[in-house]
Amino acid sequence: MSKLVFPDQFVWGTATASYQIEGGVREGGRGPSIWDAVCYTPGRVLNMDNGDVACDHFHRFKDDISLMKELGLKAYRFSLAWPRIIPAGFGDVNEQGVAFYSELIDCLLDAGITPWVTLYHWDLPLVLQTEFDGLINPDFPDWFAAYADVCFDRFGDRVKNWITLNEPWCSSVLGYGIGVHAPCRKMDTAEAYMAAHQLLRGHGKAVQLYRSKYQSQAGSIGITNNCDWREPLTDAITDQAAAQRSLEFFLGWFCDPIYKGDYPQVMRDMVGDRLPKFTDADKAMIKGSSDFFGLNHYTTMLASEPTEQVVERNIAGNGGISEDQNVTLTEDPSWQKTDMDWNVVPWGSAKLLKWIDERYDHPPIYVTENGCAYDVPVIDGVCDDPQRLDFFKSYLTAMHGAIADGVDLRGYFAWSFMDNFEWSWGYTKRFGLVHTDYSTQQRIVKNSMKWYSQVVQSNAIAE
Ligand code: GBH
Repeated sequence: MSKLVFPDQFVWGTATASYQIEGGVREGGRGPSIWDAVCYTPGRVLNMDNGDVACDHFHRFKDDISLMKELGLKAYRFSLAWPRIIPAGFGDVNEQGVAFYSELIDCLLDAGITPWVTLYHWDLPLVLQTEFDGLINPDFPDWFAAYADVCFDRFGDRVKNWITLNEPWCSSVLGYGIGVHAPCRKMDTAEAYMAAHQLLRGHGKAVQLYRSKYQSQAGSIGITNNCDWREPLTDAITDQAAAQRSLEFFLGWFCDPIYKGDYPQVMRDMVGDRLPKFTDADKAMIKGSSDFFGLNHYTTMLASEPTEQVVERNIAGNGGISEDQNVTLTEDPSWQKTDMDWNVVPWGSAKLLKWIDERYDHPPIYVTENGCAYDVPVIDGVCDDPQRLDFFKSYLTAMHGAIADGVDLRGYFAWSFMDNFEWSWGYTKRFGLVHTDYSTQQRIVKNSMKWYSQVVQSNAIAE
C-alpha cells in the first residue's frame, strides 16, 4: 500500500466558529449579535433554531479540547465573538469575555494545539447594525481595527496565527445581496459591493495596525476567502471566458485588491458606479495585506456564456450578483451531492489551487475550511460515515496532487470539528467529524474522524 506524504511542517487541524458552537449567548457579559436577532425573526432560520445553546462549547470547551488532544489534532481554527469582547461594538471592553478566550487559548496551548484565530466570523455586535448600518458604514474599518487592537493586545502574546475575516463574500453577497444571512438585507444589490468595500478596508486597517504596533509579537496575519471552482461547460472560448469571469467576480473581488491593488477590471467594467472606488491611500493599505492565502473551498459548478441575459439575482451558488457577471451555472448530473446539494468534485479543488497559484504569484496557501454535510445516525455508539471519509480522502488526494504540481499549500483545516449550528439551515445539516447529540451534548467521534486523526498523526494519506 503506497502513501501520499505531505510536506514537513504541514499544518493539520479542524475549524469552528463562535456563533455556531458556543451558546451561552446571554452569559459572561456578551452583547447580542446580528445572528441572535435573525434567529428570533420568524422565517429566517429553519425551525427557528438559534445559537442560544448550540454545542454549549462556552461551558464545555475544556472537554472539547481534551477530545482534540486525544485525537492527536495539532491545530485548531476558531473565531472570537466580537460581542463577547466589546458588547456594544465599540467602547467598553468586557473583561469576562476576554477571560473566557484567554482561558480557552491557554487550554489549547497546554494540550499542545496551535490556535488559529479568526477575528470575525459573522457575529457582528447588533448595536452596530441597528444604530449604524453595520458593514456598509464607512466607519466600520475603525470599529474593526479597534476591536482587533484589543484582541492583539490581550491574546497576541500566545496567538501567532491571525485571520481577520472569514469569507467576506458571504457577509456581502449572502448578508447584503441575497439576504439569506444576517442582517438579511435585500434592498439593493449595490449594498453587497458597499459591504465588501468596507470589509476590505477594515481588514487592511487591522493588518496595518498589527504590523506597526505588534511587530514584536512576531505572528502572521491574513484573510480567509471562500471560492467554489468554476469549470467551463465546453471548451468554447465564450464558456472559458464565462468561467474566468465568474472566478474573478467570486475570488478576484476580494483578492485582487490584496494582491494587485484594485478590483478586477471586468468587475469595474460590468458593475460600473455601483462598485465603490478605492482611494490611493486605501489601495496602499490593502495591497500586500495578507501574509498567507486563506481559502475555504467546498464545491464546483459548470460555467457558461448565457444564451439570454441573466436577470436573477439569486441563482444558487453564483459567485457574486448574478445579473452583473452574466454567467450561467449548471451541474453535471453524474456528480454526487452532499446533504447541502453541493457537488462533490475533488479535482475542482486542485484546479482552484492552481488558478490561485498562477493569478497571485505563488502565495503560501492554507485551506482553512473544506468539508461536507451528511446526516448519519449513531447506532450502538458508532457513527459510521463512509461518505464523509471518502470526501476528505478524495479532496486531500487532489490537493496533494496540486502540491506535487508546485502549489505552495501549507495547511488544511477540516470543517468542522463537531456538528454545529449551520446558519439558515439551523441544526439540520451536520458537517462535524464529531457527532453532537443536541439533547445530551454528548460528543461521539465519527469514523471519518478516526481516519482523519490517522492522517494528521502520520502526515500522510494511505491510498
Ligand atoms: C462556510 O461557508 C462557513 O465559513 C461556515 O461557517 C459554514 O458552516 C460552512 O461553510 C458550511 O456551510 O449553491 O451549490 O453552488 C461556505 C461558503 C458559499 C460554500 C456558497 C458553498 C455555494 C454552493 N459557501 N457555496 S452551491
